[in-house]
Formats: sequence, C-alpha cells, structure tokens
Amino acid sequence: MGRTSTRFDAVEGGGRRVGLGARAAWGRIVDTALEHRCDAVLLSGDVADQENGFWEAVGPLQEGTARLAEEEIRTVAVAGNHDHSVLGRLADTLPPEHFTLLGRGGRWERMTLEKGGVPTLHIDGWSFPGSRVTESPLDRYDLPRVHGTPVLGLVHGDLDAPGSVYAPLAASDLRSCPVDGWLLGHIHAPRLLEAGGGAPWILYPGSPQALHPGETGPHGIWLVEVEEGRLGRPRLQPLSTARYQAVEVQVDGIRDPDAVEPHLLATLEEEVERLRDESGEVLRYVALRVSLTGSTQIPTAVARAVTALGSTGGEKTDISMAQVRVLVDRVADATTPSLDLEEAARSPSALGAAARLLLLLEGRREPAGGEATKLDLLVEGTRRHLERLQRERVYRALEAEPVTDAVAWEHLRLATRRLLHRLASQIGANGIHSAEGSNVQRLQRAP
Ligand SMILES: [Mn+2]
Repeated sequence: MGRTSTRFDAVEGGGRRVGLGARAAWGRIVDTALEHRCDAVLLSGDVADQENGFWEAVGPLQEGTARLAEEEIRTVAVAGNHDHSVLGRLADTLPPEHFTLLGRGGRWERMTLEKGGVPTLHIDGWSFPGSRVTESPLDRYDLPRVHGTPVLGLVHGDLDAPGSVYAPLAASDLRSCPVDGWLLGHIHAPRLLEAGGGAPWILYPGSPQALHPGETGPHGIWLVEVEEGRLGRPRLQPLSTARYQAVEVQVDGIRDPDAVEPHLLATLEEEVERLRDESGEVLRYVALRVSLTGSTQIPTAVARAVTALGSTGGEKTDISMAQVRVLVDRVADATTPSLDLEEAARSPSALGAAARLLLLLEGRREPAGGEATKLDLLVEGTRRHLERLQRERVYRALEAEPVTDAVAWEHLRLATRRLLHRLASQIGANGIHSAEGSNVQRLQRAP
C-alpha cells in the first residue's frame, strides 16, 4: 500500500491518479476475488510499510476486507520484514471474522477453512517477529501432519539465500515439510517452482502491481483451487496496469540509414502487442528498456537513432498503442560494427586489443596467459567504479540496484563495443572499408 509504479512520472496527472498505485491494485484484487467467488484471500506479507504504513493501509484494508466479508470471503495474512509490527496494529482494528493475522511473534499457527462444516484447507502461517530474522522459520515448524485435508504454508522469507537476514528458507527444507504448497512473500518478481513427484509447489506471487523496472513480466494475483481434497497448481491472473519489459531490436540486415527508426518502431509495436496479449485488458502502461543488437554497417545511423530515442527521457516518447501508453525508460546500443572480430583480434593495434577484449567478454574465447588475472582486475575495478557512482550525492535518492559481477560485465561489454565502433569508424574514414591491399597495414598501424 502507498507505493506507485515508478518511471511513469511523464504520464499526465502523475502515477497515483491514473491507476498506477498499489492501493488501486488492492481494489482490483478484491473485485477479482468477488468475481471468482473465492473462499479466501491470502496475503504473504509486506502489505504495508513500517514507517507510515498504518495510515496508508488502514482505509483500503478496512474497506476491502469488509467487501470480501460480505460475501463470506476471509482475508488471511502473515507479516513480513516491513510490516512485522504495523500489520498487527492494523489487524487489531479489523473485525476478526474479516481478517486473520497468522503466526504472530514468529510462532507457527494453523487456521482451517471450512465449507458446510467440512474442513477444506489448513493454512499454516508464520509472521516476522522483528525486521530481521537470521534463522529459518522452518526450524520451528512443528504443526501436526494431517490426512485428508490439504495444507498450504504461508510464510515471508528469502528463498535459497543462506545468510540472509530476511528469514532464509531453503527450497529443500520447504519440500520436505508435510504441506501441499508454499505461498511465500518478500520477492517482487513472480516465480513458481514445481518439483513434481508429490513435492509441494513453491510460489512467490510477486507484487500484484509491478512497481519497478526490475519487476519484468506479467504481474497479478494467483488463483488456487482445492478440488477433491487436493490443492491445485496456482494460475496467474494478470492485474497490473503497468508492465516493465526489456526489448532487443536486431538491426543486422538494415543497410539504409533511414530505415533504422521505422524498424525500431515496428519492433516495439510488435512487442507491445505481445505484452498486451500476455498481460490482459488491465494493462495501460508499458516501460521499455530497449537494446539494439546485431552487427551493423551503419553504426553512425544506429548511434543517432539510439540517442534520439534515449534523449526523450520518456516524456517526449509517446507511442501509444491501442489504449496502452508506451514509455522508453532506457536505450542501449549493443551492436557491433560489421567487422570480422576474429580477424581484427589478430591485429597488434588498439582495434585489435579492443576486439580481443570483446571476444573475451562475450565468452567467445578463453583467457590466455595473464589475461584471466587482468580480466578479474578489470571487472573488479568496474564494479567498484559503478558502486562509487551510485554513492554520489546526485544518485543517492534513487533506489540502488546491486552491482554484481554480471552488471559490471554488461557495462564492460557495452563500453568495449562502443570503443570498437569508434575505432572502426576512424579507420573507415582512412579507407579501411575500400578493397585495397593496404587495408591490413592501415589496420595494423592504427594507434
Ligand atoms: Mn520482505
């Protein structure tokens, strides 16, 4: 509650007013539960923020749970690291027959749903007792094994992240518990793990409203049915009005500089069409991270198109397509100049050095001699440089994405490709692309 999908500031009226808020998503969750005549709505934690969460969440929770309770739909929740204390205070303001907070104080607790006096589902829940938990909540899971009625585990925590301070949960431990399915909270990206062979499924439902460019893919709620005493497999029902997506645009075959932008537009339109099919009618806003790939003979035209699309900062890029507003969040030029990298790598020139580095970074050749050590130093130096940039004052207000080695590699690859473009175009101006015998010499003499 209280959060809004980021990167859509350019949308008139601001995000909150046009259905980009998590609060509006909660309204859609309630509508969907009513429409499907659900028996219960389960919330797996971090529903509210610790700081100002009470006032942000109390109104929507009272209203939503009351609307659900009118149709005898129960809301059942566990607390996460963000709402370990505020969710308890919220629960105390709601009628107990509307809202149940399970597992307060980090003690496992079972609640049984019934239909016509017959138990249909046991829900075993555990709530965060504080903002940090270093032990696995499963160490204390001791609820009795049952037969005949399926059990759903409800817990907030960090899957397969040993050493995490947010309730580390090992998938192998989850699978060895006598439950039929696990509904987890904490991670915003939806993820369903199925092991088969009668092992419980493990589901991170993800944030119902996608909130950040890292939260790609369709977002919504998951519907689970209990039939003939069996817990079914969860099914995603898209509910997010926003979607974040990375798009790759191949420019390989394009030779005409004037064809770059129309090709870009056509690819983006096709992608948005696909996203609409996948994310359902509810989708209104798409933020794209575009990356141009392939090898090109017209690097200057490609670079110009990238700059033109990227400099709009979302505000001036308005490619609305059938009720979906599309913003370009980021554009990267990941093309390589159409030069034979292997051939260029043999040259004892700056171009040759750049080509050899790119082959290494793309995993197309193994490091030889002292190269492995040099490469490690380069990656480490890049990582530290990026971290230093993140700590700079102007960026401090932004949510920092962790700088992993993978992130450093990606930056190095982009920078090396850019360097190759620049070097190749300089040599090109001196005649390297002509078919004369002096080409190789010029290539070798290039500083
Ligand atoms: Mn959390």
